Amino acid sequence: MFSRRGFLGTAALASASVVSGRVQAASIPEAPHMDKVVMQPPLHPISGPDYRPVVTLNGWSLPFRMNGDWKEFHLVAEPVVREFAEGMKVNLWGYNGQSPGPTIEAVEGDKVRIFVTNRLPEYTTVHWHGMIIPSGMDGVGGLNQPHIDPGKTFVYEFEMRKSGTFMYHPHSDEMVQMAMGMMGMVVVHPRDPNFRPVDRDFVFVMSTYRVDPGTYLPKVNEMTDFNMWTWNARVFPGIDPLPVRLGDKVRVRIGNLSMTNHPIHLHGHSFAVTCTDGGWIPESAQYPETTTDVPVGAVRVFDVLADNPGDWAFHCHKSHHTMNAMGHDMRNLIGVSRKDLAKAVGKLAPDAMVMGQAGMAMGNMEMPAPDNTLPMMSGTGQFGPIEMGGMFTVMKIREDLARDDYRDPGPYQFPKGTVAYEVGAPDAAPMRQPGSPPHKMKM
Ligand SMILES: [Cu+2]
Repeated sequence: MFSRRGFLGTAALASASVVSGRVQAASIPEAPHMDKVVMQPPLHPISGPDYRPVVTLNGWSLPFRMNGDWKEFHLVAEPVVREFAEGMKVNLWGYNGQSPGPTIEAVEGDKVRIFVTNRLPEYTTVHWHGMIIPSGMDGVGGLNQPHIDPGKTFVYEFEMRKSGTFMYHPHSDEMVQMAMGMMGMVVVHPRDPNFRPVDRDFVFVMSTYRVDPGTYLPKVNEMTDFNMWTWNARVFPGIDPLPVRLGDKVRVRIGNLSMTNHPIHLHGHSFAVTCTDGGWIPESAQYPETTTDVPVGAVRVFDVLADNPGDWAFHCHKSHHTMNAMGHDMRNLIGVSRKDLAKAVGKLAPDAMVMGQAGMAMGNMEMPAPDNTLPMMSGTGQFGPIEMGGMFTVMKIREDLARDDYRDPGPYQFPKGTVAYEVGAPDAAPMRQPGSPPHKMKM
């Protein structure tokens, strides 16, 4: 056992001294580690006040221990390997074995002590985005505290003054560390379990990366031209579905730590945004939506009654954000004569393949891909290719799910006669090409 002063250093001790009711930290709690990329079952609290826990898409919640009346967590900042989807692994920085880091769950009024150990090759800090805490705990390196040097452990102590959904990320070499995937979510449950309760509660954070095909590291100085659009550092078809029981009240908490906004759209339902990182929205100010824009550096939480069974697409509505790495700089060749173009291209590049003149549906096309990248569009459903990537997954609403069952229930069994179908009709005339207008224009 060592003294608090010994491992904190005097500067951090001074900045922490405003926290009242602080007790001596007897020892640093163990740092749990996760290496699985599928959603872990909800972590029901075994001590402290009770709450209905969240589940994190392709992630987990960080276990804690009680020390007196303090809830203690241990985050370890470290290099990790993250699989974006099968076939592509990326070297990122994260926490406790994963990027993003584990979700931290607590209850309004809890006193928390979060140990942060730095196993990165450079210094770091942790900022608690949206949380109302003392200035010396806010985690802006240089402004609120000294940076945490490699090998060192700092401790953050504060009271969870309000419930809601927040984020954590470094405020230390921020451009690099956030581009490398250092982020996670914080969920503070209301002290009153009857305040807006739900049956299922999902959380994830959005981040974007530029990882060129065949490489394993994000380009950290990229500002606009990203090619991997992720939810919890996963892309379709690697993002977990959201299994939901018919009739459940469902909450989805979405953080955005990428560098652009994402209009998030759910099919088959309307929902209301009920909470932001600023707090709960009064019921009188809520309105129905099917898409909600999640701005940069913000959280949007929506509540939805899952009263329409089926497989419902859930995705960012920017169509380039539902694509993966390849093919972003392809020219639009719709309507261009393939024969003439192939002749011209053939002179320059004998092996080239001219594509795109009838759209870019790639579902039935197989092209060899370079190592460690993902096709622009992929995924297969029960009726054929889904042709999506990036920020896309499926909310699967079923009648027969058990309360805490978050396993993928498989494809929806459509009731007979409820699927769009082909009818007998004369073959349509071939599509006209531009250059042969349907009518002579009268001037
Ligand atoms: Cu988007």
